[in-house]
Amino acid sequence: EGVQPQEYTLVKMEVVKPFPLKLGPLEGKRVFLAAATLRPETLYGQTNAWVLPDGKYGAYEISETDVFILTERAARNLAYQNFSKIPQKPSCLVELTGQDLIGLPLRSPLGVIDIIYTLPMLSILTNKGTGIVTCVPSDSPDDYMALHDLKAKPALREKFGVKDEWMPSDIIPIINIPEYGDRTAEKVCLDLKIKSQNEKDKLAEGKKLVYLKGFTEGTMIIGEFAGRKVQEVKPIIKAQLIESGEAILYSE
Ligand code: A2H
Repeated sequence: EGVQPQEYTLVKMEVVKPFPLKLGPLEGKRVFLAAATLRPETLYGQTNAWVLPDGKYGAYEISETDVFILTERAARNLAYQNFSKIPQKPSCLVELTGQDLIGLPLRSPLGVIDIIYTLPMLSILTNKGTGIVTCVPSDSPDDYMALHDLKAKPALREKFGVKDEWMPSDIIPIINIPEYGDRTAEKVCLDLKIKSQNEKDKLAEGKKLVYLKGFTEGTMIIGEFAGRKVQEVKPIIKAQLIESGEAILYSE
């Protein structure tokens, strides 16, 4: 955690009913996996959601009707930011592990895929954001490589019980960047010769690169704002998601 507070968009990805047994106590509530992102404009290209298999999560009451699944740390921060049914205090209905969440079907805002599935990512930090991350393989090198690993390694899929039908059939191109094209993450991973999600230093370099390029030089090629610069429409998309109740702002 840095010195400056970081503001994230928390995207509400609704768990599709019927709930699995573990979520039984949440029957009758609206339950969301809440993902922290710095790039809400990439939701168009979301193919999955990521959780840390060994990570500890909980289902927290945010309001009378809504429950967010995230880390305890994030729930505490949210409670201080007035997002808790009990003022200033997290209220946990069910304790969960990341493994419990793998395979959950979700509906996420803006995405072109109707129902997406939760998958395991091993590089998720539990001391950042909510411990839940959107998977956008077109524009995030981390997401691209983590999917690549799951696709290339049947043993990895088996270890976490990942079914083939939860994996995306394709990358969804959403942003064009001059000299990078519209599958920027794939190009950056090729250019930097990144072989797996474990290459932390190279991925950090790639992540910085696409974050900067995407923001300063990217143009949307999908959705309501196709043809317009990322820089220009990012705040509009963010504001719309918050206005519609599909996301909230969160700082840490
Ligand atoms: B970003 P920063 Cl398309 N552990 O969202 C690991 N990574 C996490 C995380 C956690 N606990 N919480 C959030 N993140 C990811 C989209 C995206 C992101 C794209 C491109 C770049 C990018 C789709 N995943 O991040 O360390 C989330 O991934 C580049 C900066 O706070 C979040 O935004 O700077 C980003 O890392 C937050 O990174």
